[in-house]
Amino acid sequence: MPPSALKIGFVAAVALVSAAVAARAGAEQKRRADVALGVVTLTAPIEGTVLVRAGTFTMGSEVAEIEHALTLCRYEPGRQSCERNIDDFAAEFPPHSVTLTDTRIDRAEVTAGDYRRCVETGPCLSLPFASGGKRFEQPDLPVTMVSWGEASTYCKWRGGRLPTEAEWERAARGLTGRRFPWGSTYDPYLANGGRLGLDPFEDKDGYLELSPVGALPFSRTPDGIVDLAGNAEEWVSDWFGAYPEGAVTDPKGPETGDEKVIRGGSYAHGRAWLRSAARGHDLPGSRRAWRGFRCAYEG
Ligand SMILES: [Ca+2]
Ligand SMILES: [Ca+2]
Repeated sequence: MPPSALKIGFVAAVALVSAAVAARAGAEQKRRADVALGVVTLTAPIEGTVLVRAGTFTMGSEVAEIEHALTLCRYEPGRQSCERNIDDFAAEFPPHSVTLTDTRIDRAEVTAGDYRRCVETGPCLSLPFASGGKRFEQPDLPVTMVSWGEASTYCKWRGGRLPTEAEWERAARGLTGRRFPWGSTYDPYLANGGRLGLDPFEDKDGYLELSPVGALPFSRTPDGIVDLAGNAEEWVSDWFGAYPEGAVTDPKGPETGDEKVIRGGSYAHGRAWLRSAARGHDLPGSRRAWRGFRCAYEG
């Protein structure tokens, strides 16, 4: 390696370590502030599932919330393209009442190590990491480069299924309509997000790309589900389509469609896409180095 490349590599490594230290310092500062307020934080284990209790919540967004999403988008370096994304934000309308029965959902994203065990047992196909995600083939990272069908096969092998879009949103928003899994305000130190711009990577959270699942514990919901916002964005079971106008129970989305819904944003997505109501969509056969999934199970 020429000396100049070595120097650049060293400077980049120092920058990454500095960012990781800053993220940890931010987390420690928050913990101390919580302690000063008399709040004791118990850290849940990241394996296993979490019961998402039956209940009724409002899925989707009012116009004011969609305008807020645009405002968040305009904080980004690529703000000039925010108006082009308005159709995706508008797909959160109309807000509608959804009643769900008990469901269990994975606390964390499925890891590459979890997926590997399914390949070794038989039902799952090997993933083409070499075609763009080789550096992500590590057991503690979320599995990526996975199609919707392969994600579904994995969840069946585990005795579950992909969560519905409504179950995913209920897990992230709770019954009180949180804007982000942790609350109402965006904080770049809490979840592994990115930014909107020519360079979509953001290291304030300590990670330019994927982080090990659960590495950012303050990204969690009050009931301990981690990385719903950011890290790998997540396939859900529904076809993408317009929301219903009225109240529904255990909705499963349109009967058919062209694209499947994706939720939560990733390490390469800006803050507006990390919102719990934000909707993404892509062809079911597509594979991305920033997309994974988690599974759900009957309650
Ligand atoms: Ca990041
Ligand atoms: Ca995620």
